[in-house]
Amino acid sequence: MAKKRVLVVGGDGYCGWATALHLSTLGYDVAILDNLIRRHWDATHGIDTLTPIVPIERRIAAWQRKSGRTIELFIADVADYGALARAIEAYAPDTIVHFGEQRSAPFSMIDREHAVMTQTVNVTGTLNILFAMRDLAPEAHLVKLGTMGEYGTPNIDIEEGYIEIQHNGRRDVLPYPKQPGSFYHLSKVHDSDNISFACRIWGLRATDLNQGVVYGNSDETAGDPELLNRFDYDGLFGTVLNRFCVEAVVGYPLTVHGAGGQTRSFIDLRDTVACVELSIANPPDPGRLQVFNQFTEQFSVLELAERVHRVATRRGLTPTIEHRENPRVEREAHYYNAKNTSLLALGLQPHLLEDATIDAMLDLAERYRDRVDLAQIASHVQWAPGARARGASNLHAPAPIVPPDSTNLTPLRR
Ligand code: NAD
Ligand code: USQ
Repeated sequence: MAKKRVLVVGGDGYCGWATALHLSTLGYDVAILDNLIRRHWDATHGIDTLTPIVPIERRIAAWQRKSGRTIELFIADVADYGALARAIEAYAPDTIVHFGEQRSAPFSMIDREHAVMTQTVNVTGTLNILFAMRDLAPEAHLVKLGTMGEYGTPNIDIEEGYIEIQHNGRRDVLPYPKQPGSFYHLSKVHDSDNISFACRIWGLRATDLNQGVVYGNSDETAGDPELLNRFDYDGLFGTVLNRFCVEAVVGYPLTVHGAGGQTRSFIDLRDTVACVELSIANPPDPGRLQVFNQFTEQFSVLELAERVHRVATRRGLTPTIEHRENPRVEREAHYYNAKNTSLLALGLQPHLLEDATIDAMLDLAERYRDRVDLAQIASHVQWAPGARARGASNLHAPAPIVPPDSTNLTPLRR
């Protein structure tokens, strides 16, 4: 492999830290750019990761001692163009992997300020990276973390980024329709459109990774307390499977939102880091945005709760499953079938969700159970307060598609 320089934006976070170490292990030159805002948000919202994580400088020093490899660090906000441009000029990356966004759907739904902040910071950060690439690194490859939630839950199969459409006797391959479920997920849709446009007009190259919900931990961050990754279980940032494992260990009911038939795409963090490396190693041609769906399996929320319940019970725990009123406005029963063949074709060897994986997550939760603050677990953020009373329960089933009455359609004439 030719030596490649990778700038990992958001490299102090859950996916970013694991990816930075994985790429470093594989021989890439790695730099991290992060403004540490996630640690600040945790502090200001009174939440904390299950696992104690040390400051980024100590993490990097520990990695250098252990592996003999250096990781450069830029403390900078991608939304600050000057700081970003200085880092890109100084480091001259071949690839920019962009994880550095506000990534919580509930956080973005707290109120107007959090929605505006999420979209402003996320969209501005990605736009700044695109302009910096145009002016300072036009040959670089942007690997951008998007989300499967951009697609929503359509009543047809989900393709990888694009769909062939036949309309009035003509065909085209067009971006797949997006129906995101939060202001956070919407920020990713806006990013995708901006990246696509920048590729078209400036000849940049980019890969948009529509990633499913991530769970678990990666190999490089295990075993050394100073390399430990974050593991969120709280009601704002905790993702569903990580939450269920912590809940099972502390005797908190597994918090299934509503009926639990919501189906989502999932991926083990070990596969996240592998997918990012595969994307770096397989850039598209200049002018092209390639889109990969980055997940390995799909589960309903209730299925996941039942899996955790079974494995936890086998360990002698006594978990219960509780259907809670859903704080979100989302379908709780729907069709869901998403494609994910591109990364498999590039060589991804998935770690599927085995009982052993859940056991390892329960081990982690048991090791740090003294750090669990029960008050952080509840999901307080309501998508639409009072929504159920106003009829949001219609969202349980997709609305039937009624074909238009062709007799009422006026033909369009030029
Ligand atoms: P995280 O919150 O753990 O990490 C994000 C990191 O980015 C943090 O270290 C934060 O300080 C940094 N950051 C945020 N805004 C920044 C800014 N303006 N400038 C510089 N740094 C900034 O999140 P994560 O779980 O690691 O997610 C990383 C990316 O992957 C996000 O873009 C997220 O949308 C995407 N993603 C995550 C998941 C998941 O389940 N965790 C699933 C799909 C997609
Ligand atoms: N859910 C529960 N109980 C819980 C927590 C969540 O039933 O205690 C349900 C939610 O209602 C939702 C599903 O589980 O239906 C997933 O919720 P989540 O919080 O695990 O994931 P989500 O909000 O979609 O966001 C996470 C990451 C985000 C990423 C996204 C990928 O925080 O950064 O983009 O997963 S995806 O879901 O594919 O869009």
